Amino acid sequence: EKWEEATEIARRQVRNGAHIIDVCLQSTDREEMKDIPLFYEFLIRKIKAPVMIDTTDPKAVELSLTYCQGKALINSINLEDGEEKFEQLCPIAKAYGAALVVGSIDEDKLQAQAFTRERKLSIAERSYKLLTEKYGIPPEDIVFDPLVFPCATGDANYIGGAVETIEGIRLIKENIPYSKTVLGISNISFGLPANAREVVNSVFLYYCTKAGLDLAIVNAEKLERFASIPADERRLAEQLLFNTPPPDGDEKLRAAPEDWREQTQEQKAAINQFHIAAIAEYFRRAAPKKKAKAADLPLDQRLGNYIIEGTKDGLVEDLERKRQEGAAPLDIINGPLMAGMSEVGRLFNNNELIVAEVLQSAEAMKAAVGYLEQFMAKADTAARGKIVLATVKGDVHDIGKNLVEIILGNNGYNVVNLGIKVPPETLIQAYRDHKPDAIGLSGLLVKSAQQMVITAGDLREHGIQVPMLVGGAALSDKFTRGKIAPSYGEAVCYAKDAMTGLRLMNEIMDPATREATLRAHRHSEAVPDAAPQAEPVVWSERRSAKVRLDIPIPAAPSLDRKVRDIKHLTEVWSYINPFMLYGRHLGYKGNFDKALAEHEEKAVNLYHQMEEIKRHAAQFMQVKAVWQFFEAERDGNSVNLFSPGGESPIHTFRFGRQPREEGLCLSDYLLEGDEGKRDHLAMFVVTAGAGIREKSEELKQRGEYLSAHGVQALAIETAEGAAEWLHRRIREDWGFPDAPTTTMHDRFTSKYRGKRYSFGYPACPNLDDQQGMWKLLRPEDIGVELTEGMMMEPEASVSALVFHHPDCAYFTASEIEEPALV
Ligand code: B12
Repeated sequence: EKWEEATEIARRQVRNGAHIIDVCLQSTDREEMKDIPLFYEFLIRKIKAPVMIDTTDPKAVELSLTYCQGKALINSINLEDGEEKFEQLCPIAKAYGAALVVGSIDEDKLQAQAFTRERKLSIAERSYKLLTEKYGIPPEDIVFDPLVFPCATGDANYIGGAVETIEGIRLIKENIPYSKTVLGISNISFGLPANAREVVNSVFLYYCTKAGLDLAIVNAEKLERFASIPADERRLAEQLLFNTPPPDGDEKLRAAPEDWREQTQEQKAAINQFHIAAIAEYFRRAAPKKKAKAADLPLDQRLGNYIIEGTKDGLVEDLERKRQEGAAPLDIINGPLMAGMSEVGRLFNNNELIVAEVLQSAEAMKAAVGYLEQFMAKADTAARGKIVLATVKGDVHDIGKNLVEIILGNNGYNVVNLGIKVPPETLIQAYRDHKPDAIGLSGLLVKSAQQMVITAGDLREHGIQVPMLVGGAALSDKFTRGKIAPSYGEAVCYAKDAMTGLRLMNEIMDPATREATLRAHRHSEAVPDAAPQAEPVVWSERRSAKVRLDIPIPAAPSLDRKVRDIKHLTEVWSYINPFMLYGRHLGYKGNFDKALAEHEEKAVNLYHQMEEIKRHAAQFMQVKAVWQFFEAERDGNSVNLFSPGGESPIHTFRFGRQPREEGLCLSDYLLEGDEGKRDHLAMFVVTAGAGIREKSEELKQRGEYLSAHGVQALAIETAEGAAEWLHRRIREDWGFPDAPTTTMHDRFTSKYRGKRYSFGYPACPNLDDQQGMWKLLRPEDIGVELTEGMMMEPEASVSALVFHHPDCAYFTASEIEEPALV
């Protein structure tokens, strides 16, 4: 009674692309009704895919249905005993909204299971009429199974069965609208050697799908990809399936008609025998050859391949083989393993590998080095160089810096990671302790880029001269060259991503390229800021006419501060923008949702990896939120906030205005109050970051790099998802819920009433305003603190102001510090 293991099989099938899981618990020596609760309890917790209930007992069908969430399928009914099955199962299917699989079998004692395409269609049409007209089953809930006989058993009665099934599917799809078709594929190849079956099944599936088959019952773990089947194997399978006259058979066979139905009995049988023998013979010979493929590669190439493919299967055995050949551990690392890592870098730069795959390669590298370390003397070091890495003072940005650590660390560099919020003094001390070849600085915000200038100056004052690498979202090559490099007086290289960081490190450590690289990044003179604009900036406090005023003020709900733990993680996750999670953080290129819907391999793999990370994260990730509505009044470019009915403001935010005619300012979005009735705005802070840094660090230490990065990426996008979720809730509370037709994509492109604005973004760039928010909302109560750099700790946190005005738009306001009044 290994229920857990059984559900594991289901989960693996789903991971390999299965969309429905067929469950059969019927067994002659067990009580099905007792087993159903035991098994389904496990199953429904493990998989979300719909279930196909495979049993002949109507009571068992009903009991199973009580466990199924969403739509289930009942497999199956047919007309073998007249309408008996229909009478028993249709009411149950209707009551639970389940779909019904209808086999093409009827009462005809001689033929029973339909063989010809015409009979398959006629049984389907009869069943359809009964189901829709007599039993009230909707056409969309009917799935026809045309059934298929094996084509390679040598039984003369079954020759042509493949063609009839393919054509049967085509006829059903053409003649019966709205319904679906399903077919158990593997029966077709019954009797053939196992490796031949995989190919024949795959080719048969291809033709069925082209004829319109909607659902296939296959072993998702074993299915050979049609596109990867070699042409000669595909031809062997096609000739068998279609019973085509063999071009290399004797003259009599070659002369037979193409269409199996026009062949004589002898021709049919002889052609079938010819193809069965040919395919069986081919795969008998091919079997050992296929297996030998990977093992035949030279050992060094195999070692490199583990890294390139990011797999550990067989890695230790091959490392041991290499050691037995007498290779020193260090030479193995610097030789074949590092060659693999270089290839990974090349493939990444060529857009052939994505971030998630590079992390898996790093995992394999870490496992290899971890194994070899035990055979290395303490003094042996594979290091190509040493770098001290830190996120600058006031900044809590961890995820980007950690990616750099993983990539450099697994490409032979010794990385000393000092963590986040690192002040210059700590860096100076670390330099003295570790004597690194380079210093790496990271930071998320514009303020952090300025902090890098200060830090670089401090390092210079202490005589530090090693090359510096810098990176982070708000940084640019121009700022690096124009501000940080002059402050440091030595080479400072901007890296747009971790792989660029690796290339730069390699160039710096290679004597052949070092000087040229350093020279190219050394700038002793600060680049002056762009020349001031010739035209004076239009500074105005005038409300923009682009914003309407003839809109009634919506009543705000309660003005209390709300502090909440948001427990339903799955719902919050449904508000995560896949473009950000899979695209920006895991590196997927292209439209992820579309690729997933089309079962594109990379997208499916990434999706399952992330689902795994979510399952793990569900145990510790916490989403918290604090929000409040405030009475608000516009005062020029300022917004005054009041306690309910209050006379004088409890806080004032000053915003910038677009420096042009009818330029916008956030204050414009507040409506003029009348008769003591004020407009409102809402404010919130959400976080999903508690404990994430520690979890990620733990995974990183274990060498589980993809998970370590995945957990952090999930947390930051969960914070963003929670902001999206809470904003929707605020709109609801405010009395203008989204239309039922609003999609997540609409939300990601802010197609709803009003907008949310975060300090630090272009409409309100002044991050110091975060302090006002902290005074009013007290986000410390959900564990979010403000650093001296105005960043929120933990990292995965978002703050925002919410306006309700339908004319709200995103825009870039001018900085308010230097108004040129005209
Ligand atoms: C995703 C995102 C978020 C996420 C996560 C942020 C994060 N930690 O990465 C969330 C939703 C949490 C977020 C929140 C905020 N964000 Co934000 N965010 C972004 C966004 C869209 C992408 C950042 C990203 O890709 N991160 C993923 C990491 C992996 O990438 P990375 O840091 O760039 O690191 C890579 C490289 O830069 C490089 N690298 C980094 N460091 C180093 C160091 C070395 C030595 C080397 C070699 C390489 C290297 O390698 C890394 C890996 O390849 C940027 C805009 C943009 N297009 O970049 C805005 C952006 C960074 N955010 C911004 C702002 C304002 C905020 C908030 C302040 C808004 C708010 N009020 O809530 C908060 C601040 C969060 C906090 N804790 O205080 C602004 C910052 C500008 C400013 N004013 O300073 C930006 C630039 C948007 C903008 N155009 O205005 N944000």
